Amino acid sequence: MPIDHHQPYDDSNIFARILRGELPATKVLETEHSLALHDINPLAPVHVLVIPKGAYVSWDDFAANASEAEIADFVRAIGETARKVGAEPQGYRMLANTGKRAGQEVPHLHVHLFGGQPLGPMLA
Ligand code: DGP
Repeated sequence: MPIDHHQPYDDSNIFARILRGELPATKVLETEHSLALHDINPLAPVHVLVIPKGAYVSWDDFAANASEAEIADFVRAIGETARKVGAEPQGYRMLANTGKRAGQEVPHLHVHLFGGQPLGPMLA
């Protein structure tokens, strides 16, 4: 069920539970402020989700409220993840669904990273 991205952060969401160690995940990369994990339902040979460890619903929430250190860490974690899974230098796509209109299901900011094959015009 797509979420309203203007709701306050709900710490019962799947990624919050993964970050607390309550649910398992296949980790690709972990930094001080970010975590990259394989998507449970991959739509491409490479389909990784990169999330900040902090409690942010959307990109807008993150940009407005995260510290400079968290933002820098997250941006670098995405780049490092792309290199680690071989999406860079091959080429890849990043995507962040935001709110009901985009079909955001999990109310914790996540950037999808797709690669490993030629990508069509739309994915996820
Ligand atoms: P979105 O529609 O952008 O909110 O995408 C949510 C993504 O999260 C979707 O591609 C599937 C993935 N996902 C949902 N539950 C889990 C889970 O428990 N573990 C992992 N690794 N991914 C999940």
